[in-house]
Amino acid sequence: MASQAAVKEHIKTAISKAALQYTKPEGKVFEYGTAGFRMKADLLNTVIFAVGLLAGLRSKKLSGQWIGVMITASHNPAEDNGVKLVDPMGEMLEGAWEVYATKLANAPLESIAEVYEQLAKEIEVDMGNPARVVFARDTRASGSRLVGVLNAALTATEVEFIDFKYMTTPQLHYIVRCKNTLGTQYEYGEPSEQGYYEKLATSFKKVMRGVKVQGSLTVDCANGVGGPKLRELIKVLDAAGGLDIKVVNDDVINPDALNFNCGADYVKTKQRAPPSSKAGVLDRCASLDGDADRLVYYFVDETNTFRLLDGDRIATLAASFIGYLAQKAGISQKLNIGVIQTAYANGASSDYIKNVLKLPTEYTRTGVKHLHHAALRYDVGVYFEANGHGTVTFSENAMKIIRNTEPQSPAQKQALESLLALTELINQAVGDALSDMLLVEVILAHKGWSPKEWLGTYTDLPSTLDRVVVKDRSIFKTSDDDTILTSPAGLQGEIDTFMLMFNKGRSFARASGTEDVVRVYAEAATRGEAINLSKAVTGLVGIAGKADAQH
Ligand code: 16G
Ligand code: MG
Repeated sequence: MASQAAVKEHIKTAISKAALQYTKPEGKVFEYGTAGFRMKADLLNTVIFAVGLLAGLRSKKLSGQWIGVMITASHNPAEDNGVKLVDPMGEMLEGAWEVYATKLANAPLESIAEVYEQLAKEIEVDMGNPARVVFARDTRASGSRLVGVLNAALTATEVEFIDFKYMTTPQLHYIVRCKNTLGTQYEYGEPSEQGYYEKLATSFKKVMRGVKVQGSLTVDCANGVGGPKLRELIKVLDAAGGLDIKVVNDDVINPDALNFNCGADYVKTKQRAPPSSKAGVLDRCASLDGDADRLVYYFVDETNTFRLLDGDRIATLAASFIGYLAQKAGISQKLNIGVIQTAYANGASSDYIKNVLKLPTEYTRTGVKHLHHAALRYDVGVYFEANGHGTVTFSENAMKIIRNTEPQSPAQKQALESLLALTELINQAVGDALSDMLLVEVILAHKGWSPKEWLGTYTDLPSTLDRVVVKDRSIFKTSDDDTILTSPAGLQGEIDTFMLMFNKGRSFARASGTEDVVRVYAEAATRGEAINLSKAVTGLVGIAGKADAQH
């Protein structure tokens, strides 16, 4: 393999020449984490260059399949930016390659061509293979400069590429999957933005047959790329029977407006509606994040209290509806449906899934890719993080059963058709706020529910989320599902003792993957108990981390 992994001299020269246009920020160590690379946009040139090189290698390694590069910093402030790679089926980059990304991003510019060649050899990439890359970006001002850098890396390495300009993150994931399945039995859709809208609108219309959405939905678009894209979707939806959507916070002209006092992250972490919200009592509202891969719903109840319907609520709603349709379709015995959550899921939601929906539920480590992989082990894997990231996956077996079951009654036929349409409506490549929003609207319409009935399915346990600044967060190591601290030694035992002191007390601490802090989650039967449990655990973490706990 070694000879095929040799990089042609003229390409090495082109890489070196292109790289020297940029300057590496001094003393900065980069790491490809759960959200790819993310930081202040002015530090990103050389990182994007490295990602461009790696995207080409990844495509060559996978025999020329299309790889995606998304330039976005999601819910971060406007001055940040970031980049993530998308694998051929529209999934997150394979774990082992995160290490290669980190390696290339930290390579000195003078020797980056050599590091690139070494890597090609190490991974045994056949350099004779074609390389194909699609990319897109969100609406951040720094995006056009970073696209220029990406372009330079792809051009130097003679990669074929398509620039999809502005897109939501899930739209790019969709394009990647479409591109790689085109002409196969797994064809996912038309690889274009229009194809994306049409797929959603057509399946939406099918599932909505015979039911009607009550009232309107106000969607806060975080002043990000989701705004203009939602407007495009509405145009196509209108032709398909429509949905009364009011688009708010869709200012993509003022660069500072992005994620400022609005968006899914604001609503979830502050537990309140954006200050600009004019929604009335019981009005259905939703918020997207800056790249439209997170969704939360909310409303104001009759006592003027803000009520959040987060990722846990979307998971339970989706699981209950799919379970109901499977039963109506007479296939529930054949389909194994599971719900994947993280330890941040409210305990009441997990109890509801187990005891009322009677479905298996499990926790994975935080981060979409962990949930996604666990979901693939079920015929129907419903996965959501509490923060609103998530989707539903359907296995090949599930698709076969849904497609091939002979209906014995009109009701069964309709249930099977609705299930099939749901598999098209749901973006199975990755959590997608626009697709998830249509899913929620469909389900509420079928159930005839206002957000109040949705909220009424169970009562959340009061919970808290705190951050503790420690000297070195890497000493805080957890079990596979984040619930148990395996290091520092003895700390978990102390946390357990406190948990037992509170009714329904549950708490865990884990090092953040995106910030230099340890996060502490606590829940209990009453708000007071949750707060006291959190105080106890943040205190313990603070002592173990030899720093003061900060709220
Ligand atoms: C990233 C993850 C998100 C996770 C969050 C946790 C993806 C696309 N995003 O944003 O799923 O909830 O990190 O952040 O995987 P933390 O490690 O700082 O708590
Ligand atoms: Mg996001």
